Amino acid sequence: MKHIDSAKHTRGESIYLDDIPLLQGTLFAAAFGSPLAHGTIRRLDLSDAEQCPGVVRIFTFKDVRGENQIGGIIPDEPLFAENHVHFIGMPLALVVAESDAAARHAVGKIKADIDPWPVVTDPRVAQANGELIVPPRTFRLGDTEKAWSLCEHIVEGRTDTNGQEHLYIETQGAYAVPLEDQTIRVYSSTQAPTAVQRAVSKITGLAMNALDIEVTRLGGGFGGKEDQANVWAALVALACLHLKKPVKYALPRVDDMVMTGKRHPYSSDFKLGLDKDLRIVAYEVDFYQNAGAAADLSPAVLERTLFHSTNSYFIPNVRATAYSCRTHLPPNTAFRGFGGPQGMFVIEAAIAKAAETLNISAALIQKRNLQRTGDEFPYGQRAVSEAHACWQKAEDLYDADALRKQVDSFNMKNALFKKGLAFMPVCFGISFTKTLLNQARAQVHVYTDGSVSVSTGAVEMGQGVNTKMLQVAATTFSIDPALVKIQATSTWKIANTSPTAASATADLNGKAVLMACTEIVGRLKDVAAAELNTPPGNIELHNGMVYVDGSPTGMTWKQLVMAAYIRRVSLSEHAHYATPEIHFDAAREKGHPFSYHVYGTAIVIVTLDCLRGRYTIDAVKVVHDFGTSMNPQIDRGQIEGGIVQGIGWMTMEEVVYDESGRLRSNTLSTYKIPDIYSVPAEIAIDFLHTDRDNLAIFRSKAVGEPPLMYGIGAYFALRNAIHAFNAGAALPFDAPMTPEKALMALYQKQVKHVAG
Ligand code: MTE
Ligand code: LUZ
Ligand code: MOS
Repeated sequence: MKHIDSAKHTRGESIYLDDIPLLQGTLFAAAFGSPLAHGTIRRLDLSDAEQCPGVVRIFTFKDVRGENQIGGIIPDEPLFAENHVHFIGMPLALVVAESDAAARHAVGKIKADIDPWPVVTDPRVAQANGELIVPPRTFRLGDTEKAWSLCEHIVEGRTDTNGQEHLYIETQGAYAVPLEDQTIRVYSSTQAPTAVQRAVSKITGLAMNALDIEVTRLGGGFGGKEDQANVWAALVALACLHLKKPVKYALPRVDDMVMTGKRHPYSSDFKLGLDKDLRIVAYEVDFYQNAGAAADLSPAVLERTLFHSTNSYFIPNVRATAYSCRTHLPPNTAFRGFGGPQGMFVIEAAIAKAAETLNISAALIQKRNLQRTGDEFPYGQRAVSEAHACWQKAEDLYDADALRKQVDSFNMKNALFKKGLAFMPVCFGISFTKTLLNQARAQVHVYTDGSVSVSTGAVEMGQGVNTKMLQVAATTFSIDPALVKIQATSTWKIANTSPTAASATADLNGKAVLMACTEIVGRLKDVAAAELNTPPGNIELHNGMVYVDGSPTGMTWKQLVMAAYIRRVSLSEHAHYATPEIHFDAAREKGHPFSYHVYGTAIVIVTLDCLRGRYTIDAVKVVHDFGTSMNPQIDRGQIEGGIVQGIGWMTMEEVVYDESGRLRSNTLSTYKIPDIYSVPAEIAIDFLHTDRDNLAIFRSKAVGEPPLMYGIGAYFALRNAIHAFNAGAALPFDAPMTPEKALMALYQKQVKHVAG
């Protein structure tokens, strides 16, 4: 089945926030953000701005009706700055005017007099100053101290991975509409309608039941709208409450880039020990996460870094410590992989360093240490591992030996172009690491014409979750998918939703849809049994028809539904699903936090132009563990998109803040993202088909985030290509590997040409 939005997208008919027809009297908002990254506000001068044509009113913290607080995990983030500012772009005031242009013009007339304080942008400096968002956390397995003496080879080093701009095509925004009796509907471009509802409730002082947060779809979220859609929704809702008029705010791209947080940059120190057989005996790592100025989701991201610190490997002795460091950047936030990629980069760097030191292929170390079923993760869970299956299949299917030979012979023959190859195994845990979030609800109505309406807490953001929900309903009822409509997500229809995140949306909401539909099917079978004078056990619904003992009866789905209605049998159901078996004890840092893990292996091949430092990614060849894919076409799209986004993070996307905390890469001319020309010439995706009872919907496996981490292989393949040209290059583990960095590395002083 195709993605149900694909035709609408292609024709430009899909409705995004900015496509909602405006109500008469709609006003437009624009925020004035702090011009300084750290300081005390002396004076905020709104007088010129208030005189600007079209300005209706300017709001500040004084206008907050409830509490001036939007922090989700920790209440450390005011919506409007009161006395202090902590990052450039932190909202100080909101102008509401008769047009978008008038609001933006007036913002330019606001003057803020701010006493500057020292600005910290480096997480290591923040940690040294004791500026931590939460106390550090440590995961332990075995005893690393004792283990070092068992090691034949020990390597140590430092890594740095930069941030990443989400660059969803649809920028952040919200549109608040006043309804009667002090209730408000907010159309929000959010992954988390309930989080928006809570934030709006806090700021406006209205109860949650007065707030309908509605989402039809997003033009991408990628984690950037898991927590950070709250600000814009709270701003317009507050203005709407005061003015009793509809208020809209859709951010211009530059404002979105400046005012919102990104993927967390990390700086890390590692120490890795191997025995003489290249078995990893011990691993120690310290992660310094650049959280930005407020907690946002950083503590949860930090946790996932620890959970994925050993990637696909079994390491018997591990000590992993993580610090969430407060700096004066916009609060960094969720981004596809949610701290996992940052953790995995470090273990891959440690293995690469060991391989470079021993002058062997990293793949030898990687393969020897892949985790097996029954192996223990540092957090206590035992693996049901497909790590070997994926790796072995990738080696066989893509003929890894031949690929290596091709790379070597190319490098022998060419002096000014070099190829590099790297393997990238991935193991990603599925479930929100916060156990309580692993719940979902669905509401299913069957109408008397046989059509079906499904509502869940899932938000469609391009990943195809609505198509999968539709498949679940159509399959369970065994009816034509054209009869099923997935409704816009709304907090008045489905309450207390978890964010559409953690790749688990189809699993959680799909299970709830399955439960609701199964319940209705049970009732319908009873009705059919009564109508047809046979025990319910003999009834089957198949392809829109009623069967008895395997034979068609002539009774259609629509007739059955009508019969149920006439017999006054409920044709609606609201179901609740909570993932079983998962638990985690944060005091011991042990438990079973994940419902299951997703595995895969990628082989990445690059060609580096050694005169210019430019490169192309020739091929990414993947064996990916899909379970039993519910929708191979959508899942393939998720893998391709994830790979390209991961390659972007690792090779070209460079978020640059200067020492004053100002974003220098604030437009698409200064922030380079992958485009169609940077997509690998070949992306091969093989479906490792597993059929275990894995708690996911219809024995599929979650697919949204894991493929991003295949992109890490591009970094290490480029490293290998550089070393093929300049074997002595001392390369820091410092991503992204931009063409500039590659060029500098190619011509480092101690150049030792490998003759072509
Ligand atoms: N795919 C598209 N097209 N757009 C997106 O915003 N977000 C990713 C991934 N794939 C995203 C996407 C992220 S960060 C997550 S967590 C998952 O989709 C969320 O959806 P799922 O839980 O349904 O996989
Ligand atoms: N969001 C979250 C996530 O709140 N918890 C998670 O564990 C998570 N994992 C991945 C992406 N978003
Ligand atoms: Mo995805 S980072 O869980 O939104």
